Amino acid sequence: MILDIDIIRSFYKSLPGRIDEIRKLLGHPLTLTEKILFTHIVNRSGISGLRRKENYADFLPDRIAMQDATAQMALLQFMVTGKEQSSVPASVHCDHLITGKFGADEDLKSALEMNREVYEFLSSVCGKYNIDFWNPGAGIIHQVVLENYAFPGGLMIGTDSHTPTAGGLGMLAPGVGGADAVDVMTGMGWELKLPEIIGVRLKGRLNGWTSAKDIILKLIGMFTVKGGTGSVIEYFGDGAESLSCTGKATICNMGAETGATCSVFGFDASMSEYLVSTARGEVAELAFRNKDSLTGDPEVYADPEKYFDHLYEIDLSSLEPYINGPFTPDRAIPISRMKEEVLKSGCPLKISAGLIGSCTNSSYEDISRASSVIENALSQKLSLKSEFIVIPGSERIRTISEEAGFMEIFRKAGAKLFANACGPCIGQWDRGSIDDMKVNTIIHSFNRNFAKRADGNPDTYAFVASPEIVAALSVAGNLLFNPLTDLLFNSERDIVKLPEPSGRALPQEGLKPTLSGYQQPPADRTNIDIKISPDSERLQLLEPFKDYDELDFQNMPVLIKVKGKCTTDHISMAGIWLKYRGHLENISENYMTGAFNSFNGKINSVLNVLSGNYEPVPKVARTYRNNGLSSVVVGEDNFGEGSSREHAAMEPRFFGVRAIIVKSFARIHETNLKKQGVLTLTFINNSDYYKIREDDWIDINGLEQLSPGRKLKLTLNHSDETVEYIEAGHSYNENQISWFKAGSALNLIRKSK
Ligand code: MIC
Ligand code: SF4
Repeated sequence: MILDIDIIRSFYKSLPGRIDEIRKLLGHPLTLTEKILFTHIVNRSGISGLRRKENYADFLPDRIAMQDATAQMALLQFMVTGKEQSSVPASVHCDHLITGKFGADEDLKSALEMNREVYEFLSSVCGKYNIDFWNPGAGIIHQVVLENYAFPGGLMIGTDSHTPTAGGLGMLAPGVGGADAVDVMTGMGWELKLPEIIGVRLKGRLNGWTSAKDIILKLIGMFTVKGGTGSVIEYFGDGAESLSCTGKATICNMGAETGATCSVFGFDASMSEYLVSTARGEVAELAFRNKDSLTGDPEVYADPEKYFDHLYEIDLSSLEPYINGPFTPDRAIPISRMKEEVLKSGCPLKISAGLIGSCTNSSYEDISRASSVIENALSQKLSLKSEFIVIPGSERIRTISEEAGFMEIFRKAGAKLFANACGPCIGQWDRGSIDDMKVNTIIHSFNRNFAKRADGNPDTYAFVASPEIVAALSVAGNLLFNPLTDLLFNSERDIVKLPEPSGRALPQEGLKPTLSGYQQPPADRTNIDIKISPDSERLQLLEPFKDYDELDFQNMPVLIKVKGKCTTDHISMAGIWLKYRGHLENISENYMTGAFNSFNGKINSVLNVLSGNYEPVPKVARTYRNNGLSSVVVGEDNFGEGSSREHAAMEPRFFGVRAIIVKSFARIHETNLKKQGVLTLTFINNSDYYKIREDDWIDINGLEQLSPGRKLKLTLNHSDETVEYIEAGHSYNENQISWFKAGSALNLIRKSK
């Protein structure tokens, strides 16, 4: 069975005609990004008036994907709209709530037990609203989407920031917050500011120890964690065509780490092979017949400076493996420079654990190359010096890797095999023996390495590398080991060198057409009952937020002025808190508990201006709210980078934080805040950040006249009775202002029902 085949057939049927129309309207050759965006725009006739990075437009995605940790809140919001079913095909994937500890079978069993209530809720909501449901164990959302739903030329949104993985199969697939998904499920368009398009030409061919992962690790170093903000990254060139489809997916997955809206590759033979291998031969054929519509026009790639807003080039032939970290994925270190760079970071050189897999790097190619490293090590009488954990991205990958003997090699070397789920990538890692606070170093092939991310320990230094490099370094047990040049002593005290890894993009016999864990919505959905117990700790029905009142923006204390990096992991931590993703009140108890207070340099300790004491952030937030006070949060650059989780935006709203003023926002988080009715402001002068004092009372005036492009004045009432005025900008358009005035975007949908 090919999922969505009817939609895909009709999509391709009308594609060439639509692209000709767009080319005529714009009057120039088209990038692939333009082709995909404009074939999905609501108002096609208006496209010639749209300016990149300036104008918003509405789009109609072909599909929506949600994972369990974000789907709970998205679906709770959807339920409030009173619609009968999702207007657009959608799926939910149970992958985030499985803790890795003993190994796949046992861990899955205890997850089923622990999360029964949430899984039952999700499965019944999916049944009721006609949404595909993927059971725990089926795999990680982005791998399952790649294997079953993604198709070249399509547009998809997903409530997870790594949704762009589908760009490896030629799909434009931005990550969004749950409220955006709710809009689309209710039949509205999906709003996006027209992105810039960054062209990346790949030339040459990968060789030796280098893999697709290294392309993106290098690129994140070049772009930094905010360099891609507001842009789509479009790859092209002979180097792009030489990569496997899953290699391309790894690159698109981690494009999220540059802040990019998404990334995409044009259709080519590697995508065809992947489609055939995943039993979607008909899609491959249809795409092949439409191949000109599924890549940028030849004139664009012949003269890219003219059509892309920015252009970069990477030569794959001379690229070396990269290791990025610690604590941020954009600290990119070519392996030849590790020795000097790492010594500066002061982290332990001994690697306590190496982990491979996740939604980023668990393709057949990844697993086969990593297992070749381990196999070569074993045959040279070397052994693993670090704990080694393998996390397959899907049941399909797990089965084929088992059949190909890769898993046996890992087991023989003493590795642990975890369930097909996010696990340690999102803090669902029970390390047991490791003392909580112990300073240690880990290396993994995931995409993020923010502090505390994998195991909740702030003293775990995490580095990101390709699966083959992770495998080699886990054999050496040492961060300074460079398998390209260094030798190792084996158990017989002989000096040996690890040979280069080898592997295949896809198994000869294909990836097996299994839909294990898939649950189609029933034909008769009328009698499905959705139960939420009022005493539940995990699920809570949502109460609408109250609508706009000018008085709420007067006399606001500063809840926290955050210093430095503030990712969504700092705002609303994952790990143990994932269990409250369906319960706004309970999860709000983690609000900002990972962020640094700029006034005392401490985590989770802020001044309560009412009591004069330093207290945990959620406690102070609750006190302000209970005393009828709104409050303000202040931050620095790229505020809210990282994940799409809208809890990071709902929690402040729940606590009465009415405005967040920062130097700059990350895209998804800014939209999430706007949707929940929190006022998102940016300093006109970044140095005004320093004017805000710990015990200030802030007023924001003139909100009645809030309009696009119009600055706002803030009054800072200092405790020494002096007053300062600062200016703030915003990026609201008319439509978004109406969300703000309604109290939240959802309130507006409810009202228009
Ligand atoms: C992540 O990688 O941080 C997550 C967990 O997948 C998030 C979504 C979430 O917080 O649920 C993401 O990347 O969007
Ligand atoms: Fe899951 Fe990690 Fe991928 Fe997020 S990045 S979807 S947590 S595997």
